[in-house]
Amino acid sequence: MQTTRMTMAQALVRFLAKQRVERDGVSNPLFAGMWGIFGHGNVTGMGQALEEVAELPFYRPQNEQAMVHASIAFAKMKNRLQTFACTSSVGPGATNMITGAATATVNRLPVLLLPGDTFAGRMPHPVLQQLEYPVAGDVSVNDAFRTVSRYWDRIVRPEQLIASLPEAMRVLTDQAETGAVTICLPEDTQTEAYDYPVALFEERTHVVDRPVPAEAALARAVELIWAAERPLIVAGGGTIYSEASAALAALAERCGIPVCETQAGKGALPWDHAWNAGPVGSNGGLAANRLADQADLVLLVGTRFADFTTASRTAFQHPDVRFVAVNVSAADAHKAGATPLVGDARATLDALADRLTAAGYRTGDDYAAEVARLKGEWDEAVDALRAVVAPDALTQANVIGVVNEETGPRDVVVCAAGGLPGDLLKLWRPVDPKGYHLEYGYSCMGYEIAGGLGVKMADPEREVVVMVGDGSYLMLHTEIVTSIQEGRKLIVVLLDNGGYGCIRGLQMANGTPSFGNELRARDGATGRLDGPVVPVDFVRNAESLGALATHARNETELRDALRQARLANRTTLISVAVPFDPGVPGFESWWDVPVAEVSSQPDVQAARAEYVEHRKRQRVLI
Ligand SMILES: Cc1ncc(C[n+]2csc(CCOP(=O)(O)OP(=O)(O)O)c2C)c(N)n1
Ligand SMILES: [Mg+2]
Repeated sequence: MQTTRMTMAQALVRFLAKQRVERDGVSNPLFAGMWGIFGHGNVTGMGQALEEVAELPFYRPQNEQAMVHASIAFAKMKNRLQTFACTSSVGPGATNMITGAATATVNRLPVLLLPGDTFAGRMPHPVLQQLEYPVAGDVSVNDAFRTVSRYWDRIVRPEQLIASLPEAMRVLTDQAETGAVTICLPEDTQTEAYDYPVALFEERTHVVDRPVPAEAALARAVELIWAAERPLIVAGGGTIYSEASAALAALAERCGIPVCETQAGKGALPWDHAWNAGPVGSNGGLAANRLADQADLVLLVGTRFADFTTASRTAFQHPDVRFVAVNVSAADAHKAGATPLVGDARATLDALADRLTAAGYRTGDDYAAEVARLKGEWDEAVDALRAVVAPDALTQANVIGVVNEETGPRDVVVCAAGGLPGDLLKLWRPVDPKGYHLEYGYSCMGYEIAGGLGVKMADPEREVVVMVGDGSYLMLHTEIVTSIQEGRKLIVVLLDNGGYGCIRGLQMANGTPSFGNELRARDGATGRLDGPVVPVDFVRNAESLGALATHARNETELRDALRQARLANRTTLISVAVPFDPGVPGFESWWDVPVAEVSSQPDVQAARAEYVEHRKRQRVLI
């Protein structure tokens, strides 16, 4: 056997550079590069290898969590067919990636994490930043990655790479299993040499097929749909990853089935497609929520069917409602007692459409008329919420409307947490399947700017507009620096409402007075955080990091600022002050957030009574 002698880290870099992914005959490198922050746990191992082997582009972020966010945003934009690897030092550098790992795994987005680990040989232990775990000698902080990774390994001998890497690549490229893959690299093992087989470094292409469910499973689903008078499709993120928009539109049009959308699925159909009934669930709109309420058959496509989509299992009230779930992941396809169709979304929708049209299935004209009427009403409601009424002030809904109007059809809006995701779901009008990028699986504050950078790196031709609350911005905004470093321009629209508006709203709607969510100083008299507003100048903050920045106080200033930002060649932040109350109501829906069962406060007692009432509508779907 022909071998080549190199360190474990050198072998790893070489191997990663040779991996490719292919779908529909199109092939690309699996790894667009490696992000990393060096410390003693990786600089002389992985760092040395990256410099010498030089086969993978290297990117340096400002924060390890952020580099994972950037990687998975990139992967999401690439429909999970390409991602990054991330190297960190031992200890805090490694554990900073855990939140990113969870975000990846919850959202089923691939990323390869390579945390440095303490010495496999243990001679100098305890080393700087080592967790000493008195009851088990083989545990390090990196064991904390296990629960948030789809595959986890620790390489304590250099030859273990040969067995571990194929498994890691399989999981990363498997559309059902993908998520964070973590391979822990003890700092001594990274530097140890081994005679690796040359074959390990040959180019390898991982093919992503489009599996279709068994014929019998399709027949069962067709039979259920055939019996339905009020069917409804719920389009989730898998629809977009599978590039199933045309297949979805064809099924909807040919069979007369309205489509509603989740956060990850929004954009699968353009907002103005005749059969797009808009968003469903807790943050859904009028049309989709009314259709869901009375649907007798729900066809779930590529959705995790989480609580915001099901309105905490109150969205579907037809007494005999049945579910059919198309999903590449069997775990998702079997949720809520659904008839499972385990397969690729596009291929399965094509197969269903063929069989349903061959059988002559189409819903009645009265259903089509009802969908059109509800859609019309919903579109009017959105217009009204977006319309600017005050000449000298803007609501969050107004800002969303103006930003949407000022962006082009291929531009991408990026968001993750706060009150914005719900309002964007209702009010943003995408026309391109990649135009609406929400991380709402983990809804991780701090994803926004790092994620925006990942999106921009995935498709530099598109303008990327990051919409972010002041709270999320303060939690993690330093990838602005990386955007300048990489020459990747972002337009950041910051909604400054003086704190955690959505959580304050949730708190007060459930009977507790405003407490702990506003950005206020401690008051000497009350001893609480209800003193004066803590002044933060977000414009000067962004400028200090190298961005262009401006305030926008009204519609004219916001439009001007957005146009300037489009012309600029550098990341630009636009700060807009908005009231705490975003002014966007819920639409006949609910979200299960538990309220205190016992309290001396009458408002909490009333909220609890209301909560108990709402829970009666919650359905057991098995
Ligand atoms: C990392 C993280 N910590 C806490 C939360 C819980 N949380 C959700 S929204 C939110 C407040 C967000 O504030 P901001 O970004 O200003 O948006 P706003 O609510 O004001 O719209 C908090 C604390 C979260 N989603 N992520
Ligand atoms: Mg806020």
